[in-house]
Amino acid sequence: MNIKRTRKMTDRGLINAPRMLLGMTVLILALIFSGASAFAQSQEPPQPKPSADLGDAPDSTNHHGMNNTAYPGVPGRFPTVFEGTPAGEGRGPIHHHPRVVWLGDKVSLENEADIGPDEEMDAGGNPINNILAKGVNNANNDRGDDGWLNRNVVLADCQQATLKVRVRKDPVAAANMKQVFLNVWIDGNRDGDWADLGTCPQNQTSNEWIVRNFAVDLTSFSGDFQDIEVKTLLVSNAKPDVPAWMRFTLSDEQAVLMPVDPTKPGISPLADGRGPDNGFNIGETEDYLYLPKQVDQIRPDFGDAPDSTNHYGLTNPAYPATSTAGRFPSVWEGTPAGQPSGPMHANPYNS
Ligand SMILES: [Ca+2]
Ligand SMILES: [Ca+2]
Ligand SMILES: [Ca+2]
Ligand SMILES: [Ca+2]
Repeated sequence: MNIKRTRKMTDRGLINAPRMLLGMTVLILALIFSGASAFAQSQEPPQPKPSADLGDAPDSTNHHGMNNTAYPGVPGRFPTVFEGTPAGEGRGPIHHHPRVVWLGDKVSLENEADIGPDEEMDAGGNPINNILAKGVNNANNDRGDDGWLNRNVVLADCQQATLKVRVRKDPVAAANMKQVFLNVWIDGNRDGDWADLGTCPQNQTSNEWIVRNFAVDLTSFSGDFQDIEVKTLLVSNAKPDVPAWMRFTLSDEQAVLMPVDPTKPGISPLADGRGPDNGFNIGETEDYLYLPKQVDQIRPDFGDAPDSTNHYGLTNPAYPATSTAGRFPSVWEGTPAGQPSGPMHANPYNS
């Protein structure tokens, strides 16, 4: 899909001759009495400062009319751009006041995902939009995406997983807030959206919407932030050997559901990462291109200090200049009775 969103233009309409004459007279008088300030006032008003937050997953229904690639050969159709959404499509989530409650430590401000002012600048001082920066096919440009803490977690197809997420609040601005909601999605079938279900053995269903309206109790925080653990539903991850786009949305309202598909009766409505028509009040949306470590590439990790209780029966010198035999416990398996085993870390990449 490749839909260009229209920017709002002022339609000045037809101007008749008497109105034109009157207008010219007013302009001349204004020049006489106001001098150069009349020119200054006629210029475009300055753009508003960035104050909201949006996601940065690829969205091919954008203001540039460009395909925004999710994976090689697959256009992204994630709801990321907020304004001018075509009929039937979901609006991207915008968070109007993100610095009340947000994800991680940082949140960067912008007013739209693909155009307009953005807090983040390139080396030349120009705004870097979250997606399609400088009108080029790119995404994942938001540098405030830091709330997902265990990005090496294995998300196996048809399995549950535990996600670790940091939620932070401004103690003054959020003083009267009780709870917010966390929702998480993964594009398990790599088709460029978060709208699908998968099938698992024993007639079970796997999900792209893997965390659903998890309530975060802001009153339980011991400080300004809390690291929380959230268990997912059965994850859809049909192609675990290639990257997948994920979205984490923290918001004051629950997830926005897609319209019911009349061709699929009996399926309860799902959320696909879209936001409300008027946007969320607070919170943040963080999008990630999940790069899973392959389980078969994860090798146990051992210590390597000298250990003379080894499989070869050799003295393993601790210090070359002396004859002191090392007795550090490094060898894990087959250690003589009474001698300590070395440490073995079966899953060194798991935090
Ligand atoms: Ca953040
Ligand atoms: Ca941002
Ligand atoms: Ca991102
Ligand atoms: Ca999908």
